[in-house]
Amino acid sequence: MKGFIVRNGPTPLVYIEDQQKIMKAWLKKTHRTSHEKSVTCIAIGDYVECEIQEQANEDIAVIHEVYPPTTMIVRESIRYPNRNKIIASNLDQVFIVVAVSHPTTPVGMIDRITVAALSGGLVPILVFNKWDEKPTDQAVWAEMESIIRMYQPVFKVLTVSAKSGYHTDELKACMRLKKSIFMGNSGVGKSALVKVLTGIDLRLGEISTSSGKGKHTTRDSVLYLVEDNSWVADVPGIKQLGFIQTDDPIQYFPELYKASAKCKFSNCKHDQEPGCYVKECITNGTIDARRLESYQKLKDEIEPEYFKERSMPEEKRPPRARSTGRK
Ligand SMILES: Nc1nc2c(ncn2[C@@H]2O[C@H](COP(=O)(O)OP(=O)(O)OP(=O)(O)O)[C@@H](O)[C@H]2O)c(=O)[nH]1
Ligand SMILES: [Mg+2]
Ligand SMILES: [Zn+2]
Repeated sequence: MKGFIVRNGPTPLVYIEDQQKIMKAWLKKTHRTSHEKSVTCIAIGDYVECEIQEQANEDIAVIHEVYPPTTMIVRESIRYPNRNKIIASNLDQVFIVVAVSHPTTPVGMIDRITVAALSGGLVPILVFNKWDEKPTDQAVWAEMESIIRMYQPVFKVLTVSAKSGYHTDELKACMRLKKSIFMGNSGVGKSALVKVLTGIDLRLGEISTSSGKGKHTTRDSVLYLVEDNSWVADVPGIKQLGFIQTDDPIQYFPELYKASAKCKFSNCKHDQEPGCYVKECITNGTIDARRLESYQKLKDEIEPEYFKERSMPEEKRPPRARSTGRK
């Protein structure tokens, strides 16, 4: 019987589609032939083939096959830096949650998640939460507004408040008939949004006042049913995605990619070259300089590592120095 994983952790749960029922799952044989560079056996969203085993008090789904995913959101494995960990499979879109008050999210981190989403086949959508708590300090608010304006022409952007319910209907409408995931810093309100959308009360973490950062409260990755055929995943807050493997990441910066086609030289690095259309767009204000900076940082990080790695057998690859994606 076919189903998909809705909870990952010590006791995985699987949603059996034919029966529209959630069951406890056992992993019988779960090698991922499709993704040998991953340390993940199973991730939320994975489609699996299972057999229902009748037990004394409840039925158990015994998984004997994991289907290759169509989309994937991955991060670097913390224990094995040359390998990936799949955060979720087969989802349609990533809601990148940012708090307009605190904790703050560096622009570089937002960009890294958009790149991870697009390179994995998912659509990134930005969600600015805690709209009820807009900063009163003018300079702080002006900075936040400029970040929101920078993304509006590039991605879909929503401004919401889990606390007051502001624009949460729009958020729900965006999820219709899709599988989505909330990603972002710890404490930005991912679980609070799940509560508003599903009515499921998860323990929400308080933000520790000393650091201004949220405590790591969500531990398991879970897909929740929002309404018929709409699911949303709540996962632990991410501190870093680690190294992102991709060819030239410019393809995942849609506005830079489009502009770069008009640069005078096809190998333009959008640095000092004459006739650089990307630079021209920055000068005339149609592209934000911070996005080019983000791209260049990511490219510098990827290129030497990625190509060095590819030319070496895996067992000889040295562990990589960790990068945080934060500056
Ligand atoms: N004022 C205000 N507070 C909010 C809002 N959304 C969430 N919070 C608060 O922010 C804190 C963190 O919320 P969580 O939902 O636990 O954050 P999270 O993103 O799930 O955090 P992790 O599970 O650690 O990744 C809680 O104290 C929430 O009550 C909002 O829209 N407005
Ligand atoms: Mg949470
Ligand atoms: Zn250029």
